[in-house]
Amino acid sequence: MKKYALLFISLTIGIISAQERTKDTTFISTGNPVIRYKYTADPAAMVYNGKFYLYTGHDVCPPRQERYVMNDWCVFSTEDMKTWTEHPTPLRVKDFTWAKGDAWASQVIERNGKFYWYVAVEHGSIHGKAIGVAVSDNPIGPFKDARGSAIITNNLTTRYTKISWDDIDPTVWIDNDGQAYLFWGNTQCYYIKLKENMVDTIGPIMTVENLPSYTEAPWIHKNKNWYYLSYASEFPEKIVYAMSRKITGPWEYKGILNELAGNSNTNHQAIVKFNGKWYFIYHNGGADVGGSSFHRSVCIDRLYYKPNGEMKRVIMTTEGLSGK
Ligand code: FUB
Repeated sequence: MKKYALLFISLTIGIISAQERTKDTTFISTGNPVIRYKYTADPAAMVYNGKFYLYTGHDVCPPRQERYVMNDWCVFSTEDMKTWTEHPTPLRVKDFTWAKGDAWASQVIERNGKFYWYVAVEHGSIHGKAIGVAVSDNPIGPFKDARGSAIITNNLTTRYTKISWDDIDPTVWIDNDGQAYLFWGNTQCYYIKLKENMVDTIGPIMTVENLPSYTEAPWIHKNKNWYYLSYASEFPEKIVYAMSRKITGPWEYKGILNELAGNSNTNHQAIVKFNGKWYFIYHNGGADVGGSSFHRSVCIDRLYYKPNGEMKRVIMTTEGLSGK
C-alpha cells in the first residue's frame, strides 16, 4: 500500500513539476533540499543589485525511468537566503530553434546591464551536444537566443575527444581587464575567449591541463588574488578543485572540496559570495519523495577558506541555511 502511495505522490510531483511556471511563487526554505515541490539540478548562481539569483535545470524524468528528461530551466531569487521566489519559466530548449533537446547545465553572467545565459543542449543538426547563449535585460528574463546558432558545437572538439557529449557545462568569467572567457567540457576541460558582445569567440579553443580525474561541471570563481576552478571528478562524482594566480593557468590541483552527494551519481556546483558570506550550491538525489540521479534537488551550504587561500571541505547538511 505504502509503495502505491509513494508512487501516487511521486506522479503528482512529477505532473506539477513538469508544468511551466507562469507567475511568481514565493516559499520559505527550511533546509536542504532548498526546493521541495519540483526537482532541480545543475545550479548556477549570480549576485546582482543586492539579490541572489539561482538558475537551475529541471528534472522531469517520468517515474520508474532512469534518464535525463530536461526541457527548460528555472530561476529563483532571494534577498535573505530564506524567503525565495520562483519566477515564470525564463528559458526553454525550444527557444533555441537549432537545438533539439536536453536543457543541461548552464550559467548566467551580467555585462553592461545585460544578462547572458550560457546553456548546454543537444544540437538539432550537428551531432552531439552544443553550447548556446540567450540574453535578457532582466536577470529573471524572459531570455531569447542571442545568436541564432550555437557558440560551440561538437565538430569543433573532435580532435580532443571522440565522444559527442564533451561540449557541455559552460561557465563564464570576465577578468579584471574586461576579457571574458568561456570554460566548458566533459572528459576534457576547454576554454575560449569571448568578444565584448559575449556571443562571439576570439582565437582558438584551448585545453586546460593538470585537472586530475576531470569529468565535467567546471565553475570559475575568484577570492582575493586566487582563481579557483572547481569541477566534478570521477563517476559517481565528487567536486574537487584547482587554484591559479591567472585565469589561463597553470592550475594547481588541491583535492576534494565536496564528497559524493547523496543518492545522485552526478554533482554540480556553483560558488558565490553574497552579503559577505560564501555559499556552495550543489545538487543531490535527496528529495523525500522520488529523489534519485534523475530527480535531483538543489542544496546550499556555507563555504569557508583556510588562511592560505585553500578551501575547506564543504560540510553537507540537512539544515542547510536555516538558522544561519
Ligand atoms: O544534468 C545533465 C548533466 O548532468 C549536466 O550537464 C552535468 O553537469 C550533470 O549534472
